[in-house]
Amino acid sequence: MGKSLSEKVIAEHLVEGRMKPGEQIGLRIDHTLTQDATGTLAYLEFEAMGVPRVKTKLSLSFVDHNMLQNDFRNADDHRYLQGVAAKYGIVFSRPGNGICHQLYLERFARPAYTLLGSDSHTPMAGGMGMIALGAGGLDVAVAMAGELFYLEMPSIMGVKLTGTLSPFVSAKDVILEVLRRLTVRGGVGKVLEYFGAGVRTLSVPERGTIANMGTETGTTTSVFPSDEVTRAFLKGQGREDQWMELRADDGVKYSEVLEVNLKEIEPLMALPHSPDNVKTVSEAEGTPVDQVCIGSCTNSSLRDLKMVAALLKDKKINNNVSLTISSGSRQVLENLTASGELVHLIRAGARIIENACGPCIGIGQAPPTNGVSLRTFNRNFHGRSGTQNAKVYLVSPETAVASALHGEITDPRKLGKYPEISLPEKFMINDNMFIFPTEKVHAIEIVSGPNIKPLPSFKPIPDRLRGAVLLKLGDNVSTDDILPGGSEILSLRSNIPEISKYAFRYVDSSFADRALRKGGGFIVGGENYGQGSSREHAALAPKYLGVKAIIVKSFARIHFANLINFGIVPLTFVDKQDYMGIVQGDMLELDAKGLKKALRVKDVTRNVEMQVELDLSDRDRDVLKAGGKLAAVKYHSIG
Ligand code: MIC
Ligand code: SF4
Repeated sequence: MGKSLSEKVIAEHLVEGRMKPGEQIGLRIDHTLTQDATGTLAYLEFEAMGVPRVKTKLSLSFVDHNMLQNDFRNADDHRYLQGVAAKYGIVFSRPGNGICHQLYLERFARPAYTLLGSDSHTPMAGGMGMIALGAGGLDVAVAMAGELFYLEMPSIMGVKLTGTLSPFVSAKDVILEVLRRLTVRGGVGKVLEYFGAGVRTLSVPERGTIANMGTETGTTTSVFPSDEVTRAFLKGQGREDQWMELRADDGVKYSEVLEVNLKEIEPLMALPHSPDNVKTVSEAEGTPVDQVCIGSCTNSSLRDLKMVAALLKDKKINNNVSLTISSGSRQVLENLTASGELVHLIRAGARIIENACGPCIGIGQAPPTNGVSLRTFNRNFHGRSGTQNAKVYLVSPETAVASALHGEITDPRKLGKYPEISLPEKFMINDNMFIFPTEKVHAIEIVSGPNIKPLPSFKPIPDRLRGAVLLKLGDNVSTDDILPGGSEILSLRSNIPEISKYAFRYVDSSFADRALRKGGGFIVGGENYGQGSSREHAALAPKYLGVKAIIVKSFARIHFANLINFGIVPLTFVDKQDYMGIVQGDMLELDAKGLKKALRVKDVTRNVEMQVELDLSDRDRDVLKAGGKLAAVKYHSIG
């Protein structure tokens, strides 16, 4: 039987375990990436390990999230990150260079390599035929120290692309169609491996868009073959020597196959407040629009902004719409400037903002009260835009432009002539904003500002956990619900005591006080708890407030790993009906002795017992017993 592309790359990097879906495997990691919002913690953790220099082939540190410098805090973080990079042999991408995933795809991604990144959209590099995985910062720090990355072997789901996209339909619509079918949970435990004749009709940036937003299905990662299209892109980036062909064997048997005929897809959008709430654009046509934001790691490539420029050429946006455009990288901006296309954006009325995540993570550009905002981004979780009652729709760049011009949700097929877009054979390349490390490291002093606080340390898990249910939640709780973004909160990413005060801020503003007052306790939730971001703060903040265990119907992968890494016991109901019986405020008692797979929780208030499961590998069980990975890693002295 033939092998899938994913299995080939995984097999090449497999050091421990068997490639049997559901079993834990240990992979060698070639490249790592971090971004500033998760990076400061990751590097504090890395420093705590006492390793003199990173042991990967390449490690990169990007600054793209916390770009507002309202006071000293973010600037201090940037300076700290730059010092760490120089000292430990990490490539540093300076603030203003662009978004980590876009930059990585342009300048560093290479077929058949593995990448581990402290950002959930790291899988974007799967557009280049890599196994690229998102993880918490501590797991990335451990990989930088040369250790393996452990994960559950996913099953490999084939996504067969046939046909060709129609005019005004683009990669964003493809991934929205996949989300429509799979939902935000349908990819859990799987790799989405794209194959079929439709693949070669998509450029590398388009593949990147699809792999990027695959994250929203809960998938472990997404991957595309490396073919002649990949080769041409690498050649354009002056990196043809890094190309190799990579595809699944003929006769491969995927665990399941999703067939998507590109020809049949029409312009789609995700309605508020979930990326899988997908409808056709024509269904929502006519809704007045206040804001349109084009950018984010999903849709800010040169392909996308060339399309936007062509569609905006000689036009003017509607007077009631604020249009922001942020390119994914300095390279994109430079190419657009040199070709003269940037002028079309400016003349049409776009507000050109910095090459960064920006509005995607609530750093500026919050919509007005009850506003409708169309965004080419990947997440529209409640409140993420910074305006709690705003309605955010996720759309393609084509739909974004059509709606910005008309002032209401508009099917882009109404725009008339479809412009032919092609990528340059040779991109203008400028690596000036990367600082490459040198060998001389001893003289480097790392400067930490007053907002960069030491990591709290946690004790081993006691045999008996007792406490109240501090919060009972429903399905698909996102890490944005647990620990929101936005400029006020993001600037506290290096300060756990302070950021903890914001845990569940917009779900229940009294949570942090209550948790502290009650000496901690339990959280109860539904399916897919912790979907979304890789931020460790969503585990660290509850831990800091005394949360001992979280009992849910199911967890999202990265958050589950983060809970173990920071010593919160992640439990699932054996009988999902038991969820119904628990009421917020109930007193629970867990006999946690040995942290065995089968455990019992007693609801003391109601005098009922429930079976719960702690489904962990032996390695993770030891980590949890020690009170988290940092404690466990220290025992095993890496170096
Ligand atoms: C996101 O898109 O939610 C983020 C901000 O990029 C996060 C990382 C973070 O919270 O710093 C992610 O996706 O992992
Ligand atoms: Fe940045 Fe948004 Fe991409 Fe996250 S999803 S990396 S915040 S652009």
